[in-house]
Amino acid sequence: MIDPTRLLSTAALLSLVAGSAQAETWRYAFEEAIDEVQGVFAQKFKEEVEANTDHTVELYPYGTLGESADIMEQAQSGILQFVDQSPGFTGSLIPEAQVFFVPYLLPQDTETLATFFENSTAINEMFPELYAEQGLELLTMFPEGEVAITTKEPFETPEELSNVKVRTMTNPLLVESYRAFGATPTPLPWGEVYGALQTDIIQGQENPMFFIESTKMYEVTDYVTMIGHNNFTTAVMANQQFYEGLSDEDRQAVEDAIDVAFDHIIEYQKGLHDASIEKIKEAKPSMTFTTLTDEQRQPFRDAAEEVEQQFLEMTGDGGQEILDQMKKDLEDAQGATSG
Ligand code: 6CS
Repeated sequence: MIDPTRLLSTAALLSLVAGSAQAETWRYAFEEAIDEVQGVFAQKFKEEVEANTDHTVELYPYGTLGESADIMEQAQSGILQFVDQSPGFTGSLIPEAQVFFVPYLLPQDTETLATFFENSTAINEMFPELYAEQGLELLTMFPEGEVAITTKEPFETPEELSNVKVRTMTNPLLVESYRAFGATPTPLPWGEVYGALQTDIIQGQENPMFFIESTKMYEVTDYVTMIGHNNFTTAVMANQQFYEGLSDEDRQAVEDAIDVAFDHIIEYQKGLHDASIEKIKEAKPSMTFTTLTDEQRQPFRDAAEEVEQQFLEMTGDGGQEILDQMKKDLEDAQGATSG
Protein backbone atom coordinates (compact mmCIF):
# COMPACT_ATOMS: atom_id res chain seq x y z
CA MET A 1 0.00 0.00 0.00
CA ILE A 2 1.21 3.55 -0.68
CA ASP A 3 2.22 5.44 2.45
CA PRO A 4 1.18 9.15 1.93
CA THR A 5 3.84 10.49 4.34
CA ARG A 6 6.52 8.79 2.27
CA LEU A 7 5.07 10.30 -0.89
CA LEU A 8 5.29 13.79 0.62
CA SER A 9 8.86 13.41 1.71
CA THR A 10 9.80 12.05 -1.72
CA ALA A 11 8.18 15.08 -3.34
CA ALA A 12 10.07 17.41 -1.01
CA LEU A 13 13.31 15.62 -1.78
CA LEU A 14 12.71 15.81 -5.52
CA SER A 15 12.12 19.53 -5.33
CA LEU A 16 15.40 19.97 -3.44
CA VAL A 17 17.28 17.92 -6.01
CA ALA A 18 15.72 19.98 -8.80
CA GLY A 19 17.03 23.10 -7.01
CA SER A 20 13.58 24.69 -6.83
CA ALA A 21 13.41 28.22 -5.38
CA GLN A 22 13.30 28.68 -1.63
CA ALA A 23 10.09 29.63 0.09
CA GLU A 24 9.87 33.41 0.16
CA THR A 25 7.64 36.03 1.75
CA TRP A 26 6.08 38.40 -0.77
CA ARG A 27 4.75 41.76 0.43
CA TYR A 28 1.53 43.12 -1.11
CA ALA A 29 0.13 46.56 -0.20
CA PHE A 30 -3.17 48.13 -1.23
CA GLU A 31 -5.09 51.38 -0.77
CA GLU A 32 -8.05 50.06 1.18
CA ALA A 33 -8.87 48.16 4.38
CA ILE A 34 -8.64 44.38 4.47
CA ASP A 35 -12.44 43.93 4.17
CA GLU A 36 -12.90 46.50 1.40
CA VAL A 37 -12.83 45.56 -2.30
CA GLN A 38 -9.05 45.78 -2.84
CA GLY A 39 -8.55 43.87 0.41
CA VAL A 40 -10.95 41.12 -0.62
CA PHE A 41 -9.08 40.78 -3.92
CA ALA A 42 -5.73 40.66 -2.11
CA GLN A 43 -6.96 38.02 0.34
CA LYS A 44 -8.07 35.75 -2.51
CA PHE A 45 -4.74 36.28 -4.28
CA LYS A 46 -2.87 35.35 -1.09
CA GLU A 47 -5.02 32.26 -0.56
CA GLU A 48 -4.35 31.05 -4.12
CA VAL A 49 -0.61 31.75 -4.10
CA GLU A 50 -0.16 30.05 -0.75
CA ALA A 51 -2.21 27.03 -1.87
CA ASN A 52 -0.17 26.58 -5.05
CA THR A 53 3.39 27.61 -4.19
CA ASP A 54 5.75 27.39 -1.20
CA HIS A 55 5.60 31.18 -0.79
CA THR A 56 3.78 33.34 1.72
CA VAL A 57 2.03 36.60 0.90
CA GLU A 58 1.99 39.28 3.60
CA LEU A 59 -0.82 41.79 3.18
CA TYR A 60 -0.43 45.48 4.03
CA PRO A 61 -3.79 47.29 4.04
CA TYR A 62 -4.26 51.06 3.73
CA GLY A 63 -2.40 53.03 6.35
CA THR A 64 0.12 50.39 7.38
CA LEU A 65 2.80 51.60 4.95
CA GLY A 66 1.59 55.11 4.14
CA GLU A 67 -0.57 56.67 1.46
CA SER A 68 -1.11 55.45 -2.08
CA ALA A 69 1.90 57.39 -3.41
CA ASP A 70 4.15 55.80 -0.75
CA ILE A 71 3.22 52.21 -1.56
CA MET A 72 3.74 52.82 -5.26
CA GLU A 73 7.27 54.08 -4.58
CA GLN A 74 7.92 51.05 -2.37
CA ALA A 75 6.77 48.72 -5.16
CA GLN A 76 8.93 50.50 -7.74
CA SER A 77 11.99 50.23 -5.51
CA GLY A 78 11.37 46.55 -4.74
CA ILE A 79 10.55 46.92 -1.02
CA LEU A 80 7.12 45.59 -1.98
CA GLN A 81 6.62 42.79 -4.49
CA PHE A 82 2.95 43.66 -5.21
CA VAL A 83 0.88 46.82 -5.05
CA ASP A 84 -2.66 47.89 -5.83
CA GLN A 85 -2.78 51.53 -6.91
CA SER A 86 -5.74 53.10 -8.68
CA PRO A 87 -5.10 55.16 -11.82
CA GLY A 88 -6.54 58.01 -9.75
CA PHE A 89 -3.09 58.29 -8.20
CA THR A 90 -1.02 57.07 -11.19
CA GLY A 91 -1.81 60.06 -13.44
CA SER A 92 1.47 61.92 -13.05
CA LEU A 93 3.55 58.74 -13.38
CA ILE A 94 1.67 57.34 -16.38
CA PRO A 95 -0.35 60.17 -17.97
CA GLU A 96 -2.22 57.73 -20.27
CA ALA A 97 -3.71 56.02 -17.18
CA GLN A 98 -5.85 59.13 -16.82
CA VAL A 99 -8.02 57.77 -19.62
CA PHE A 100 -10.03 56.13 -16.82
CA PHE A 101 -11.13 59.64 -15.87
CA VAL A 102 -12.54 60.72 -19.22
CA PRO A 103 -16.09 61.24 -17.93
CA TYR A 104 -18.85 59.00 -19.33
CA LEU A 105 -16.36 56.71 -21.08
CA LEU A 106 -16.95 53.63 -18.91
CA PRO A 107 -20.44 52.10 -18.70
CA GLN A 108 -22.10 51.29 -15.36
CA ASP A 109 -23.40 47.87 -16.37
CA THR A 110 -21.30 45.48 -14.31
CA GLU A 111 -21.46 42.59 -16.79
CA THR A 112 -20.24 44.79 -19.65
CA LEU A 113 -17.51 46.21 -17.43
CA ALA A 114 -16.26 42.79 -16.37
CA THR A 115 -16.17 41.62 -20.01
CA PHE A 116 -14.37 44.82 -20.99
CA PHE A 117 -11.67 44.52 -18.31
CA GLU A 118 -11.13 40.88 -19.08
CA ASN A 119 -10.79 41.23 -22.86
CA SER A 120 -9.62 44.80 -23.48
CA THR A 121 -6.58 45.12 -25.75
CA ALA A 122 -5.84 48.54 -24.25
CA ILE A 123 -5.73 47.09 -20.74
CA ASN A 124 -4.12 43.74 -21.45
CA GLU A 125 -1.63 44.74 -24.16
CA MET A 126 -1.09 48.51 -24.31
CA PHE A 127 -1.07 49.50 -20.65
CA PRO A 128 1.42 46.78 -19.59
CA GLU A 129 4.04 48.45 -21.83
CA LEU A 130 3.46 51.82 -20.18
CA TYR A 131 3.64 50.37 -16.67
CA ALA A 132 6.79 48.45 -17.64
CA GLU A 133 8.51 51.77 -18.42
CA GLN A 134 8.03 52.58 -14.73
CA GLY A 135 9.47 49.26 -13.53
CA LEU A 136 6.06 47.71 -12.96
CA GLU A 137 4.43 44.56 -14.27
CA LEU A 138 0.73 45.30 -14.71
CA LEU A 139 -1.08 42.15 -13.59
CA THR A 140 -4.71 43.22 -13.85
CA MET A 141 -7.18 46.06 -13.65
CA PHE A 142 -10.69 45.68 -12.24
CA PRO A 143 -13.75 47.84 -11.57
CA GLU A 144 -14.81 48.82 -8.04
CA GLY A 145 -18.22 50.31 -8.72
CA GLU A 146 -20.13 53.34 -9.89
CA VAL A 147 -18.65 56.58 -8.59
CA ALA A 148 -21.07 58.74 -6.60
CA ILE A 149 -20.54 62.26 -5.29
CA THR A 150 -21.26 63.07 -1.65
CA THR A 151 -21.80 66.72 -0.72
CA LYS A 152 -23.08 68.85 2.13
CA GLU A 153 -25.68 70.58 -0.06
CA PRO A 154 -27.79 69.09 -2.87
CA PHE A 155 -26.97 69.79 -6.54
CA GLU A 156 -28.49 68.90 -9.88
CA THR A 157 -26.63 71.25 -12.22
CA PRO A 158 -23.02 72.37 -12.75
CA GLU A 159 -24.12 75.86 -11.63
CA GLU A 160 -25.09 74.47 -8.23
CA LEU A 161 -21.57 73.06 -7.84
CA SER A 162 -20.09 76.51 -8.19
CA ASN A 163 -17.85 77.32 -5.19
CA VAL A 164 -18.20 73.76 -3.88
CA LYS A 165 -14.76 72.37 -3.09
CA VAL A 166 -14.78 68.73 -4.13
CA ARG A 167 -11.91 66.47 -3.13
CA THR A 168 -10.42 64.42 -5.95
CA MET A 169 -7.63 61.89 -6.06
CA THR A 170 -4.36 63.49 -7.15
CA ASN A 171 -4.99 63.03 -10.85
CA PRO A 172 -4.68 66.06 -13.16
CA LEU A 173 -7.50 64.95 -15.48
CA LEU A 174 -9.88 64.28 -12.58
CA VAL A 175 -9.13 67.79 -11.39
CA GLU A 176 -10.04 69.08 -14.86
CA SER A 177 -13.29 67.06 -14.82
CA TYR A 178 -14.50 68.74 -11.65
CA ARG A 179 -13.49 72.14 -13.01
CA ALA A 180 -15.58 71.36 -16.10
CA PHE A 181 -18.44 70.19 -13.86
CA GLY A 182 -18.48 73.66 -12.28
CA ALA A 183 -16.89 72.78 -8.92
CA THR A 184 -13.59 73.79 -7.30
CA PRO A 185 -11.49 70.61 -7.41
CA THR A 186 -9.25 69.94 -4.42
CA PRO A 187 -6.81 67.04 -4.88
CA LEU A 188 -5.91 65.38 -1.57
CA PRO A 189 -4.52 62.03 -0.40
CA TRP A 190 -7.24 59.83 1.06
CA GLY A 191 -6.13 60.22 4.70
CA GLU A 192 -7.04 63.91 4.73
CA VAL A 193 -10.57 63.62 3.34
CA TYR A 194 -12.70 62.91 6.44
CA GLY A 195 -11.04 65.69 8.46
CA ALA A 196 -11.25 68.17 5.58
CA LEU A 197 -15.00 67.53 5.27
CA GLN A 198 -15.47 67.78 9.02
CA THR A 199 -13.73 71.16 9.15
CA ASP A 200 -15.42 72.39 5.95
CA ILE A 201 -12.12 72.81 4.07
CA ILE A 202 -13.92 70.82 1.38
CA GLN A 203 -17.65 70.26 0.89
CA GLY A 204 -17.70 67.12 -1.26
CA GLN A 205 -15.85 64.05 -2.50
CA GLU A 206 -16.44 61.16 -4.93
CA ASN A 207 -16.13 57.41 -4.43
CA PRO A 208 -17.94 54.12 -5.07
CA MET A 209 -20.84 53.36 -2.71
CA PHE A 210 -19.13 50.57 -0.75
CA PHE A 211 -16.33 53.01 0.15
CA ILE A 212 -18.74 55.82 1.07
CA GLU A 213 -20.34 53.36 3.47
CA SER A 214 -17.24 51.68 4.91
CA THR A 215 -15.35 54.95 5.46
CA LYS A 216 -18.45 56.64 6.93
CA MET A 217 -18.43 59.53 4.47
CA TYR A 218 -22.15 59.85 5.32
CA GLU A 219 -21.17 61.22 8.74
CA VAL A 220 -19.60 64.30 7.15
CA THR A 221 -21.81 64.81 4.07
CA ASP A 222 -25.60 64.70 3.63
CA TYR A 223 -26.30 64.10 -0.07
CA VAL A 224 -25.24 61.35 -2.45
CA THR A 225 -25.65 62.21 -6.11
CA MET A 226 -25.12 59.87 -9.04
CA ILE A 227 -24.35 61.72 -12.24
CA GLY A 228 -23.14 58.52 -13.95
CA HIS A 229 -19.76 60.01 -14.91
CA ASN A 230 -17.47 57.14 -13.96
CA ASN A 231 -16.86 53.69 -12.56
CA PHE A 232 -13.88 53.32 -10.22
CA THR A 233 -10.93 51.42 -11.73
CA THR A 234 -7.99 49.98 -9.88
CA ALA A 235 -4.77 48.23 -10.95
CA VAL A 236 -2.63 45.47 -9.42
CA MET A 237 1.07 45.41 -10.24
CA ALA A 238 4.26 43.60 -9.35
CA ASN A 239 7.77 45.00 -9.13
CA GLN A 240 9.04 44.13 -12.59
CA GLN A 241 12.50 42.94 -11.62
CA PHE A 242 11.01 40.64 -9.00
CA TYR A 243 8.45 39.35 -11.49
CA GLU A 244 11.00 38.67 -14.20
CA GLY A 245 13.15 36.80 -11.68
CA LEU A 246 10.37 34.34 -10.85
CA SER A 247 10.56 30.75 -12.04
CA ASP A 248 8.11 29.83 -14.80
CA GLU A 249 6.03 27.87 -12.27
CA ASP A 250 5.84 30.76 -9.82
CA ARG A 251 4.98 33.25 -12.55
CA GLN A 252 2.22 30.94 -13.73
CA ALA A 253 0.96 30.58 -10.15
CA VAL A 254 0.84 34.38 -9.79
CA GLU A 255 -1.06 34.75 -13.08
CA ASP A 256 -3.51 32.01 -12.08
CA ALA A 257 -4.03 33.60 -8.66
CA ILE A 258 -4.76 36.94 -10.34
CA ASP A 259 -7.34 35.28 -12.62
CA VAL A 260 -9.08 33.57 -9.69
CA ALA A 261 -9.05 36.80 -7.64
CA PHE A 262 -10.46 38.74 -10.62
CA ASP A 263 -13.44 36.39 -10.97
CA HIS A 264 -13.92 36.43 -7.22
CA ILE A 265 -13.98 40.22 -6.98
CA ILE A 266 -16.48 40.56 -9.83
CA GLU A 267 -18.76 38.04 -8.10
CA TYR A 268 -18.20 39.61 -4.66
CA GLN A 269 -19.36 43.01 -5.90
CA LYS A 270 -22.73 41.79 -7.19
CA GLY A 271 -25.34 43.68 -5.18
CA LEU A 272 -22.66 45.54 -3.17
CA HIS A 273 -23.73 49.01 -4.42
CA ASP A 274 -27.36 48.52 -3.33
CA ALA A 275 -26.45 46.77 -0.09
CA SER A 276 -24.17 49.70 0.78
CA ILE A 277 -27.01 52.18 0.17
CA GLU A 278 -29.17 50.18 2.57
CA LYS A 279 -26.45 50.22 5.24
CA ILE A 280 -25.99 53.98 4.87
CA LYS A 281 -29.75 54.54 5.17
CA GLU A 282 -29.79 52.42 8.30
CA ALA A 283 -26.90 54.34 9.85
CA LYS A 284 -28.24 57.75 8.78
CA PRO A 285 -31.90 57.78 7.66
CA SER A 286 -31.70 61.46 6.63
CA MET A 287 -29.01 60.78 3.98
CA THR A 288 -30.47 61.74 0.59
CA PHE A 289 -29.75 59.71 -2.56
CA THR A 290 -30.36 61.23 -5.99
CA THR A 291 -29.81 59.65 -9.39
CA LEU A 292 -29.84 62.36 -12.03
CA THR A 293 -32.00 61.64 -15.09
CA ASP A 294 -30.45 61.48 -18.57
CA GLU A 295 -31.72 64.99 -19.20
CA GLN A 296 -30.18 66.29 -15.97
CA ARG A 297 -26.91 64.58 -16.84
CA GLN A 298 -26.67 66.26 -20.24
CA PRO A 299 -24.82 69.42 -19.05
CA PHE A 300 -22.27 67.20 -17.30
CA ARG A 301 -21.92 65.10 -20.47
CA ASP A 302 -21.43 68.27 -22.51
CA ALA A 303 -18.66 69.36 -20.12
CA ALA A 304 -17.04 65.94 -20.53
CA GLU A 305 -16.21 66.67 -24.19
CA GLU A 306 -13.75 69.36 -23.09
CA VAL A 307 -12.18 66.92 -20.62
CA GLU A 308 -11.60 64.32 -23.35
CA GLN A 309 -9.87 67.04 -25.34
CA GLN A 310 -7.68 67.89 -22.35
CA PHE A 311 -6.74 64.22 -22.00
CA LEU A 312 -5.52 64.27 -25.60
CA GLU A 313 -3.57 67.48 -25.03
CA MET A 314 -1.88 65.93 -21.98
CA THR A 315 -0.98 62.65 -23.68
CA GLY A 316 -0.56 63.30 -27.44
CA ASP A 317 -0.54 60.47 -29.98
CA GLY A 318 -0.04 57.79 -27.33
CA GLY A 319 -3.15 58.95 -25.49
CA GLN A 320 -5.15 59.07 -28.72
CA GLU A 321 -4.21 55.47 -29.50
CA ILE A 322 -5.20 54.31 -26.00
CA LEU A 323 -8.48 56.21 -26.12
CA ASP A 324 -9.38 54.86 -29.57
CA GLN A 325 -8.56 51.31 -28.48
CA MET A 326 -10.54 51.69 -25.24
CA LYS A 327 -13.58 52.87 -27.21
CA LYS A 328 -13.26 49.90 -29.54
CA ASP A 329 -12.83 47.48 -26.64
CA LEU A 330 -15.90 48.97 -24.94
CA GLU A 331 -17.96 48.57 -28.10
CA ASP A 332 -16.84 44.93 -28.34
CA ALA A 333 -17.76 44.34 -24.68
CA GLN A 334 -21.15 45.94 -25.18
CA GLY A 335 -21.71 43.77 -28.26
CA ALA A 336 -20.70 40.63 -26.38
CA THR A 337 -23.05 41.27 -23.47
CA SER A 338 -26.08 42.70 -25.28
CA GLY A 339 -27.18 39.44 -26.88
O1 6CS B 1 -10.65 58.00 -2.93
C1 6CS B 1 -9.65 57.38 -2.64
O2 6CS B 1 -8.58 57.92 -2.46
C2 6CS B 1 -9.75 55.87 -2.44
N1 6CS B 1 -10.93 55.33 -3.04
C3 6CS B 1 -11.06 54.04 -3.20
C4 6CS B 1 -12.35 53.43 -3.63
N2 6CS B 1 -10.03 53.21 -3.07
C5 6CS B 1 -8.72 53.65 -2.68
C6 6CS B 1 -8.52 55.14 -2.83
O3 6CS B 1 -7.49 55.54 -2.03
